[in-house]
Amino acid sequence: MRTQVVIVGGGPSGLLLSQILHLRGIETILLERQSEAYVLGRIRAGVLEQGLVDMLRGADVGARMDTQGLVHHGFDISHHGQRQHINLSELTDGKSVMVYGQTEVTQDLYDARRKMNGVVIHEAKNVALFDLTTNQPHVTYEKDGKTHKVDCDFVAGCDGFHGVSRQSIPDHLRREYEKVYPFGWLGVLSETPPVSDELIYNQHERGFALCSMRNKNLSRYYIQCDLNEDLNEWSDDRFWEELKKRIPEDAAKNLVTGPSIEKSIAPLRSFVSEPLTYGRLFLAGDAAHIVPPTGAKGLNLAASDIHYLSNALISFYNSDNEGLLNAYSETALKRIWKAMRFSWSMTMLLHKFPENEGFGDRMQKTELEYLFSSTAAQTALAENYVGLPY
Ligand code: FAS
Ligand code: PHB
Repeated sequence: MRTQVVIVGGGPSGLLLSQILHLRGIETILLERQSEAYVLGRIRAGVLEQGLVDMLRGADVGARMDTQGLVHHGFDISHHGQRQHINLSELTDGKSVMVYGQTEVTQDLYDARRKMNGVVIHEAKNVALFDLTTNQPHVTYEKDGKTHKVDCDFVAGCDGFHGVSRQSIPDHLRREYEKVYPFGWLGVLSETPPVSDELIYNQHERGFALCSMRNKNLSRYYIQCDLNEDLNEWSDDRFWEELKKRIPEDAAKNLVTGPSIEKSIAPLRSFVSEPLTYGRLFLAGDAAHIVPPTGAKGLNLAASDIHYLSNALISFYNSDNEGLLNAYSETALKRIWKAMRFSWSMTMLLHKFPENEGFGDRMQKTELEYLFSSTAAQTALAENYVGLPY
């Protein structure tokens, strides 16, 4: 087989790239190691920046989002019995975010690929990348007991943190930056009305909690938990009781509880691998970086990578110009590090750090009190939350 771009990974990064390139007449083959059902079964992000919303609309994938998504113009932060509304639209000349689950985005992308007869191969096992430093790389994969070979011009590594693409860059050429946080997020999805019209981020002495949603009858909640927590020790009742202790009193009174339809623990880390390119291999999304979900940046950062990479590939095929491809890593990393900073700062501000006893706790409280009192500080937070320019 031969194609122009092989895309490894069928999450939002890979699917969005394949959709955008297909619309511009560039051939791709997408290789996903899991089944479609498995990919769609993962519950992940919930907040889309305007940049991603615009990209989905531009790729003919925005229709269901525009009817079912919730436009949010702000969110609340609570700490020590105080609660502050961050008015995103007022602070950023009218910008907002779209609350629409990553699962729905991925479903819409899969539907669009099917409609365009995009080549998406599921259960493609043992993907391996070859001759990346030549102008004729190729990829092999196994399916139905056979090994298949795909010759191509470029490989897009969109295969997430545990994928094969980043590992295909020789160790001595890679520089990795990592911070692992000493806690995780225990998340619950429930078919209950959200506790509030907008998200509430809660800093509490018992630990962080987040009240989010997917729609008017599907709520998403998280509480900070120890990394070694056993999910079997967390009944729904125990989760709801702990959540009520960490959110504002009036919210706790209004909280509608119900059976969890998904419950999971996600570890938190900040991670960047540089550079994003190796010969004809280009990394995008979680294959290149991971952010703690506190700033709602993971999926949105994958989107800006795909914005830069798709533009670069289109420029190459349309005008034989390699300039944007050569600049991809440096261009994308500039925005990656800014989102890394924001996600790290929100995580440090809102979580309970055991080593913070005393001075650290006072600094966190003072930081939040300053934020609540300063339009300048809220503006800085708001412009990062809605998404810095591409
Ligand atoms: P993904 O990991 O989504 O997709 C990579 C795909 O590649 C997967 O389908 C995988 O099966 C496939 N793959 C891997 N190795 C392969 C191989 N060798 N061959 C072929 N295919 C291979 N972000 C937020 O903004 N908010 C959140 O609340 C949030 N919560 C999260 C919770 C969890 C548990 C995780 C893991 C992430 C969360 N994220 C969140 C971040 C998440 O949304 C990612 O940023 C987003 O999925 C990135 O998309 P991709 O880059 O496509 O990577
Ligand atoms: C979610 O709804 O899953 C969500 C929203 C905002 C975040 C993190 C997760 O910052």
